[in-house]
Amino acid sequence: MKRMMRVGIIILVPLLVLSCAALFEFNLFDGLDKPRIPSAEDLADMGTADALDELDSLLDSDDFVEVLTEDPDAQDEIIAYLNGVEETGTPAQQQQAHALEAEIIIATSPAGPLINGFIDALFDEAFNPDSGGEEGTTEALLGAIMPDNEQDFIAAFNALADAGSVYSDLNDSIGTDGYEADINMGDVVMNAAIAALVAELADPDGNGDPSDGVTGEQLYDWIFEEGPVPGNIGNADFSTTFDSGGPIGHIIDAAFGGDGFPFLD
Ligand SMILES: [Ca+2]
Repeated sequence: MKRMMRVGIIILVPLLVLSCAALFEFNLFDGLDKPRIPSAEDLADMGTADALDELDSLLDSDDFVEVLTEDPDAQDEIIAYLNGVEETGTPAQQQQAHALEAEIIIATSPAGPLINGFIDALFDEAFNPDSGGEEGTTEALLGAIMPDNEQDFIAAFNALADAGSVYSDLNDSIGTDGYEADINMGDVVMNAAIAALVAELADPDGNGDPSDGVTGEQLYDWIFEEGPVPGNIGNADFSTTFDSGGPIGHIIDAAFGGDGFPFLD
C-alpha cells in the first residue's frame, strides 16, 4: 500500500507540476501575448509622427489586428485620433493617417480576410487559368474568397465602401500636396483598388449619399439568393475607376511611378 502510494505520488507530482506550469504558462502568456491597444491619450503623448509609425507597425501584427477586431470602441478611438491628424497634421501625416484609417476599416472587417484570400488566390496555381485546371474560373475564384454568409458579406461590402471614401480623400490629398507620406504604396494600392470598385457600386456619384447606389443586401440577394438585379446597378461606371482623374488615380501613380496600373494595359 505504501509502495503504491509512493508510485502514485511519483506519477502525480510531475503531473501536477506540469499542469500547474501549463496553467501558469497559459495565464501568463495569454495576458502577455495580447498586444495592448494604445488609447487616444497614449497616441497623443507619443507625438503625431511616432504615434502614426507605432500604429503602422502594430497593424503588421495579426495578433494586434485580432485584438482590435474584437474591440469596436478601441477602433473608434483610434479612428477619431486619425481623423484629428487628417485635419491638423502636415500633408505627409494627413496622408499616412488616411492610409491607416482605411487599413483599420478593412483589416477589422470580413473584407480583410477577403482581400488576403483574393491575393493568395491570384498566386495559387489552382486558380490560374493557364494551368488548365477546372478551378481556373471566375466562379471558383469568387467561391473561394467571398464570405459565405450574408452578415459577413454585407459587413465586408460596407467596410470596403467606407474605406473607398477614405482612399478617395487620400487621393485628393496626394493630388493637392503631392505624394508626401512614408507609407508602403504597394500595400495601399491593392486595397484601394478593391475598395474603389465597391465604393463605385455603393455610391456612384461619390457624394456620400448612397441612395444612388447598390447595397450589400441587394448584391447578396442577387448573387446568392437569385434575387432581382439591383435597380441602381446601372449607375456604377467602372470604365474610369482606375483612370488618372479617377478616385484613386493619384494613388496608382504614386504606387507605380506615374505609369498607371500595370495590369490594365
Ligand atoms: Ca451618391
